[in-house]
Amino acid sequence: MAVEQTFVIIKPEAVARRLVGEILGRFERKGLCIKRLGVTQIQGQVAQEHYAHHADKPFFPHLIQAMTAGPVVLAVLEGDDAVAQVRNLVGATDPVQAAPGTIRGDFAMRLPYNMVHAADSPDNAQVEIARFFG
Ligand code: 3AN
Repeated sequence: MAVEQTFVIIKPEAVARRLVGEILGRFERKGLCIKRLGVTQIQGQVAQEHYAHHADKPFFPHLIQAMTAGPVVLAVLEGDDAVAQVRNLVGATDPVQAAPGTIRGDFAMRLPYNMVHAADSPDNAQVEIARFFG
C-alpha cells in the first residue's frame, strides 16, 4: 500500500448530464482527497496526444470528437493505492461490461461515452497531470 496520486477526466457527456457532483462525491466518499480541480475544454491536439496509443483504432476520430465536444472537469486525487481504487470505482471500459455500482456501470450505455478517464498507473498519472495542469 502506498499513497499515490491519480488523474481523472470527467468527460463532456458526464458534465452535460450534470453528473460532476455525483462522480466527485463517489471518489470523496471512498476516502480519496481532491488535490487539484479544474474545468476546461480539451483542444483536439491535446486529446490526440492523450489518446495517442489508440491512434490506429477505427474509433479514434469518434473518441477525439467525444472528448472535445464540451467542457470537462480535471481532477488530481490522492490516497492509498489511488490508481487502483479509482479504476475500481470507474469500472470496465465498455459500459456493457461495467458492473452495476461502478460509475460506468451506473451511468454509461455505450462506447466511447464512458463518463470518466482514469490514469492506469502512477507514472502515467504524473504524465497526464503535467499535460493537463502544466
Ligand atoms: P480505459 O479508459 O478504461 O483505460 P482504454 O484506454 O482502452 O480504456 O480506452 C480509452 C477510451 O477510448 C475509453 N475510455 C473509451 O472512451 C474509448 N474506447 C475504448 N474502446 C473503444 C471502442 N471499442 N469503441 C469506441 N470507443 C472506445
